[in-house]
Amino acid sequence: MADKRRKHPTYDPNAEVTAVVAGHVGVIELNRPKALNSLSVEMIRLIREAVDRWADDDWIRFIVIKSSSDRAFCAGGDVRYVRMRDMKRMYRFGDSFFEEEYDLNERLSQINKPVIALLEGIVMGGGMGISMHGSHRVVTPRTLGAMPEAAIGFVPDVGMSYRLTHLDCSPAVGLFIATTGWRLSPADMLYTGLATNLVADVHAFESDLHSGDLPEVLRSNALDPQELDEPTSTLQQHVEWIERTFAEGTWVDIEARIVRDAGSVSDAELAQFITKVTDSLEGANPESLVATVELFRRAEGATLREALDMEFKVGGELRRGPNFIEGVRAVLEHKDHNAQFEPASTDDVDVEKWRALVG
Ligand code: QUE
Repeated sequence: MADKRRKHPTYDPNAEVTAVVAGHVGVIELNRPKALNSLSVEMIRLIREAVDRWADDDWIRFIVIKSSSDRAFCAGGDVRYVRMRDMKRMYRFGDSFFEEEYDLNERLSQINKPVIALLEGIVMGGGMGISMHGSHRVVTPRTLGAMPEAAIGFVPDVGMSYRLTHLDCSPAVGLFIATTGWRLSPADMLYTGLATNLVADVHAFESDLHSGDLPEVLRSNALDPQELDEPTSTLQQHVEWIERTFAEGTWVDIEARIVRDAGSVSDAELAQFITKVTDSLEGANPESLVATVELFRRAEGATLREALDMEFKVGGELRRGPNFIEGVRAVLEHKDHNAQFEPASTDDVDVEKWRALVG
């Protein structure tokens, strides 16, 4: 058995990632449910091996990426493990972890056949990175997306600085998502184009995939967005305010507009939305917010590869300061959500430092 595993690591049903061919479909299944499929370096390597094997194999018509659990597609990268090494100043581990992860994100953007992510449940950070660069992002009424890195003292990465500045709607909406860590509903994901399709049930959709042709299977499984509990996207509802507030300037400029409007808008619905925005920013690392804006302004005119390289630089710098260690401690280790970031105010963050890093 041990020998067999060594020879066919991807066929082990207990493996954290399984990769199997079913008919003409290559299926990659994330299987680390207790950690909400947060990606270990081993998982990244197993996904990469399967993608490389199938990318130019004419037998394989499309590649499916899915989860073994309905709770989460993938909650992110295994940042707890990265933090452990960073705390001992063993930065090489995290550096090569992110390098391999970002290379996989780029590789997924270059596949000349459909790459279909089945996004049931939670999709955050690294989960976005292995789905959003493919051709099809299929959501359900239970999908919950987010880029919550500011809360752990990091920045939106995995190529999302590129994706979120190249949305169907404006880059301001992408920057809004990246800084607030906004909980994206299925309607929000369809509105932004982060999702390409809505289905009632990923399991029914997947089993149909093995028989019919893709356009027909997408059509026959499509769920009308009007059937959602919240059929209208909150982001779409408030897109004018988001654009007025996030389209220009540094984080300090944006924050000043939010604070001003929080105390002055007369529209009750907008006032309620701005309160939610303020709440979402509550636990964020000021340094992360400043760095995210500089990163995103630059990513707007960059390629995916250039954006990934900038994320690597900014992320690497954040990991070498105190705030990433403190953020992961507060959110994922102790779960007290009471991170003590320094500086504690965005006014005291050196914007030039972060601008120079991406410049
Ligand atoms: C920001 C993040 C992550 C996060 C929460 C954030 C992240 C990540 C996880 C996560 C969640 C559940 C787990 C786990 C990790 O949460 O990257 O192991 O069981 O992996 O606010 O970037």
